[in-house]
Amino acid sequence: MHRLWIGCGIVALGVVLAVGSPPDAAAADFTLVNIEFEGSKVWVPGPIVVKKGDTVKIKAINNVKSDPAEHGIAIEAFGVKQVVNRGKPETVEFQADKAGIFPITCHLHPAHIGTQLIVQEQ
Ligand SMILES: [Cu+2]
Repeated sequence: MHRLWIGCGIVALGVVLAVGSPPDAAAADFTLVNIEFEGSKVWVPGPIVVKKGDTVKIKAINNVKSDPAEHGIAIEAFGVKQVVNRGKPETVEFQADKAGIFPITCHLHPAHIGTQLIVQEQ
């Protein structure tokens, strides 16, 4: 009696292929909440720091209790301009394709204290 083993030498190679995005690009997700603090409307927690080339996604929550019920999130340098109603979060997404410090404002009420987007060179 002879058993013949056909040896199938299969080596499982764990190869992970990163397809679709350049190696220096990353996703950067943040949440900003608009609140009223001692009479001033502000976006908290504060400045957002990303790297040039990042895809930036910001979830904006309007939690200001006093009227008006809508505020805006705007980053002029990247063409971001979105109205955010109280109780209805909105998400904005853009490519941070230039480095620098850019104001994040409420385009509906410019007197608000905004925050900053800081885009670092790679
Ligand atoms: Cu506002």
